[in-house]
Amino acid sequence: MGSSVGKSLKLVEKKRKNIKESSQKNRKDRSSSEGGKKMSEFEDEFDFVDAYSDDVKEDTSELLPENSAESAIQCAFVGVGGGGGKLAKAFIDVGFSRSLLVNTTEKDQPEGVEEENFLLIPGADGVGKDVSLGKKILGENSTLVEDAVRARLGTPDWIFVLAGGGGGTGSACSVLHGSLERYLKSINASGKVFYIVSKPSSQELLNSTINSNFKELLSDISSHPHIVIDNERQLQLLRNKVGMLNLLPVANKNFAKLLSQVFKLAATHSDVQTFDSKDLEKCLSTPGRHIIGSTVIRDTDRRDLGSEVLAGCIKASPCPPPPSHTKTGSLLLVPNTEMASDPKVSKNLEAAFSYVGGRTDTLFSGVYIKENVPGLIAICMLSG
Ligand SMILES: Nc1nc2c(ncn2[C@@H]2O[C@H](COP(=O)(O)OP(=O)(O)OP(=O)(O)O)[C@@H](O)[C@H]2O)c(=O)[nH]1
Ligand SMILES: [Mg+2]
Repeated sequence: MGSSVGKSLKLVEKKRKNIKESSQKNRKDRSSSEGGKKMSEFEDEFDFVDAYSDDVKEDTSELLPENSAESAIQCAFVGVGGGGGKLAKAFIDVGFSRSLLVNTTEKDQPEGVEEENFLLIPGADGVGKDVSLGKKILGENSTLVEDAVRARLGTPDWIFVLAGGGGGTGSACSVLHGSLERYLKSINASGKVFYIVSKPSSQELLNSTINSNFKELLSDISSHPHIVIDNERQLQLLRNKVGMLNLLPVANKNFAKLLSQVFKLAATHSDVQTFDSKDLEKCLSTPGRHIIGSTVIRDTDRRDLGSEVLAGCIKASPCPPPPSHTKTGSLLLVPNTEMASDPKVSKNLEAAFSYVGGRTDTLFSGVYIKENVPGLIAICMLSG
């Protein structure tokens, strides 16, 4: 018994010693880590700072290469349906790599476009000109489109939706409007969703389904800014210049070059008069239909230069003619130094601005001097 009491006492003693040692150690640790504790308190108190830091880890694995085309606005293109895809390919070819081709079938996709630019909508193998089916399928998959736009197209200010009017898929493109607009809002974009749609040829319009699909598309997009490309006009303008097979590809390419030239000039400095990105955005924001056309005038001495600039742009435009008066207008003139320094020509150029200005509420204008031009180049955009 005595030995067991002794053992117990020894144990108690040992415990006491351990406690003492450990508390001494704790005190020592505490004093030596005073700075450390302060640090950890600091970390707790200010751990929010990293949460707001710039380097948010975003998944950019699917992001398409940046557009190589020079442009005053950050833009992306979404081609819907077969014709919309072909138009989108023309924009990829001029350097707008941030383009997505959306279709309900793989079959009418243009050749020479990377897989990463395609988005196949499941649920139908084409919609066979049935616009209600097109709207149903695109509508059911609008989140899929929105996700693809977010992952692949980055943060554009403007989204241009391209579609062949008359088809079942392309004519349904407006059902994506809510998703695309929501996406632009979510990234604080300064621009809008802008539609570029083709009007079927006269021959095609004889088909009542194509005709009513096109009318439905026009009414769906009428309040949004949009351009109508008249395929009949394009065919007539190009008929004697290119073979049947190349008509639409050449037309698509010309249109992509025309629009991208406006985006490029708006990014270019001019010593005479600059049409800047704000002017371009104001003009593009105008609700309703926009007409774009260009012309080259070789005889810059002609007295009726003003009216000739406008008439030439309208005549050679792929768009149906404009109304007699529009909300905004943009006139970009590209003369060479010789023309720009000739007082008589300069007076004619001013006359051109007042002539076009007289047909719009607000005129935006730019003069860009380039040496190797075949004559005075004019690009005109009439909006609203
Ligand atoms: N400007 C232009 N118009 C085109 C082109 N390809 C087709 N179109 C026009 O677009 C119309 C609709 O055709 P698609 O775009 O192939 O039809 P879709 O949108 O794929 O619809 P579905 O095939 O019915 O699902 C045609 O009738 C043509 O008038 C093109 O390359 N350029
Ligand atoms: Mg199709």
